Amino acid sequence: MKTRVTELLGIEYPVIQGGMAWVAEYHLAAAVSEAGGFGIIGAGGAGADFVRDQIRRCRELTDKPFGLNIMLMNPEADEIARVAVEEGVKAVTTGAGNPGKYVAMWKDAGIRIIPVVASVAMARMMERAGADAVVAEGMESGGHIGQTTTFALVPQVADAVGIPVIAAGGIADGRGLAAAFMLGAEAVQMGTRFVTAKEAVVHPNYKAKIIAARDIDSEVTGMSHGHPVRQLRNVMTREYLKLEKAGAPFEELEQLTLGALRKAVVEGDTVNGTLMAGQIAGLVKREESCGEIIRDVAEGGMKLLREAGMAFCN
Ligand code: TUI
Repeated sequence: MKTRVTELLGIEYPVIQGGMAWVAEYHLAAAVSEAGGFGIIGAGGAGADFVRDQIRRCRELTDKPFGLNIMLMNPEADEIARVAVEEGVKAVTTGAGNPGKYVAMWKDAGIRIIPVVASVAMARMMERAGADAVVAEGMESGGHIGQTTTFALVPQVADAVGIPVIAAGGIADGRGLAAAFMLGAEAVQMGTRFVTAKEAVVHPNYKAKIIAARDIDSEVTGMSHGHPVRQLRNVMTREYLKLEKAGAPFEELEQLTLGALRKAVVEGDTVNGTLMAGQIAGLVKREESCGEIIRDVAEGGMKLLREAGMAFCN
């Protein structure tokens, strides 16, 4: 399947793996790229040396292109931005901020620049700054989110910019891909479905929680202080939301979440850990290989799109 995004990234299928902090380590990224999608190492809150090592290890596992996600609130974001250049990743995606100050450096290095945006204004700004594509991420997503749904955001971003749009948020199967394409996207980015991938080095307790989740099992914390984060409901989110409702200061709330993502991913603490996941978790039913996931989404989606001139239109 050929779109401007598959051409831009040199990949077979228009399926991109989200650069999830802690979860998107090199085993997962390499497996996704090997399967014909686009794997991404998530720098999250890690240091620059750790990220460099992840990139090198990924390269040992695959000759195919892969990317790096830089979470811009990371205190070492400047150093990590340089690591991307020094190690020569194919593409950089960014989250939770404006990557404008790095664009010239990445362009000079021939790196594809794909900011994750949650609004039309940000998408326009990124196109003007020189981005090659944008990920339009709806609030159905897990982790740090904006305010607009994928269904509303993707067509508005697609109308506002000329560069290709990648849809994210609430997509986990071929139906999601087909719908995203109808809204104007030329690829999809998925996070939640890849958390349960066989190759994802994620504690089995976390994978089991996603597999057991229903449509209504995620909760958004941190709305009151401007850092909304979607995750599965547990003891920690209940406590957090109780304190947040009572007007607890940001610092007190922060204490609850400090190191909590690591607790979930590495230690399997599903009680006090942050189980970031999107609203589509209810659709994720089993652990599968990245190859199975990518073929299901891409081939399932293409079949639907081919058959789209069907029933309703007669
Ligand atoms: O970045 C994400 N998702 C994330 S980052 C993350 S790490 C984290 N851990 C704990 C607490 C907080 C973060 C977990 N999930 N998605 C991409 C994304 N970017 N969503 C929304 C945005 C965004 C928001 C505001 C992008 C730009 C923006 O504008 C900032 C500006 O400077 O105008």
